[in-house]
Amino acid sequence: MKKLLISADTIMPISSELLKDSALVIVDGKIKDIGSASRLRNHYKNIEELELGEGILLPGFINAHTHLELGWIKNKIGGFKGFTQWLQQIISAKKEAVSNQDIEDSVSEGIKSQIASGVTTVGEISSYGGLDIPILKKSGLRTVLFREAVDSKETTMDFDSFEKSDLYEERLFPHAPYSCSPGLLEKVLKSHKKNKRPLGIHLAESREEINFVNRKANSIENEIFPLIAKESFKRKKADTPFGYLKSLGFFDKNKVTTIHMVQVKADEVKEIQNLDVGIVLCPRSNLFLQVGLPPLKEYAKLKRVGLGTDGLSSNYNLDFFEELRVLHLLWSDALGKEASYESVHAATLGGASALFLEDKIGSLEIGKEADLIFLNSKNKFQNPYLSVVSSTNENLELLMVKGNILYSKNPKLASI
Ligand code: MCF
Ligand code: FE
Repeated sequence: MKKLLISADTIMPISSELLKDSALVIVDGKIKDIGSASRLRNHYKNIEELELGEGILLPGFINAHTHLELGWIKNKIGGFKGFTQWLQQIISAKKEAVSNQDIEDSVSEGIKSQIASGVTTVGEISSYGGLDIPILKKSGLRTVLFREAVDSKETTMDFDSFEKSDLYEERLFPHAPYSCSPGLLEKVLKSHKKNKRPLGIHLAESREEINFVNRKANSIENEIFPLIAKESFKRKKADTPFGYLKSLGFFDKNKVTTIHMVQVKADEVKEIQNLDVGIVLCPRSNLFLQVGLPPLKEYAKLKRVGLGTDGLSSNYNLDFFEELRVLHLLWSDALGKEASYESVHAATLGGASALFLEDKIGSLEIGKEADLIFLNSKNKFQNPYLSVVSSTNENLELLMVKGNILYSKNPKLASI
């Protein structure tokens, strides 16, 4: 049995108040105990101790939505005006030959940037037949692998086998309401009911998506469909993208992680809460793609709200600290001093909840997995949550997934 006591001057469990001069005990990759350092030292004798000293020990960040496999696309994107032009460029780039090596290198580079910015779990969208899977499995990161479904893949896609192990699990990810016809969505729902795997989907991202579900003239149907020789499909008419999926029974006792949720009306938020829908905010991607911003003030009240960088297809970089900082700035106006806690919550327990993994990860509590990071005190504010949101790669000293050290500034720790 592998046992370790880790002490730090500040522990930030997220699910409860800050702890001073405390420690936690890890046994076989799980948190066995947490509390006063002297009590734990007394109780657990002859156990190896890692004394981290001044700084903050907190749960590892959860990048709940990314496309690591699309790193290579970054230099294929030119100037664009609005979402549809961007989508055209992405589709054209994906049509061109890209080597498996380029995709694999993107995933490897992406993993490095995740670990360097404090991420212990990634929600990866996978659209290249699983080229990213072996690299992610080898990385030691915890991974939720969303297999992307679009109409053109309907006949070849496997809706029924889902791999799951300690650090890795697969789910289905119908890409979006405009790329998945109701027939495909129905197959996905059937699989969900049978296999009990939560789902993910890009939802309510652009104004064009609203026109699409309104069945009004829209550039997705007029400009994107011809580009991929796609026939338009019959669909229900709805006011909003969320209303559209709801009318298809998408949220009937299902676990669904929705990505973006920008084009959502304030009065839909209560219903989203009642239906227990997960939301992943990708603020920098939204700004990059010029789609506006979600109703952030309303979302602050919800439990299942996480944070994602999206891919290099719609962001400058995959640095999670930067994403967190932007969320904090955007929330500051509406939430004032609560913004720092809410942002760190979204980066950790909120992300775990948005992915329906809150029983396992996202906070430092007895019984949860030992996925954690330590930030040094070189960036100290009086409010420790503000220290976290304003930290950078430079402040990260240690990163651990299931008790295994994936990154450490101190070479001595590599032997633990
Ligand atoms: O989240 C962003 C914006 N919304 C939609 N799609 C993507 C995003 N980043 C990458 N994508 C990919 C998507 O996974 O773009 C392709 C898909 O493979 C569009 S073609 C259906
Ligand atoms: Fe995305």
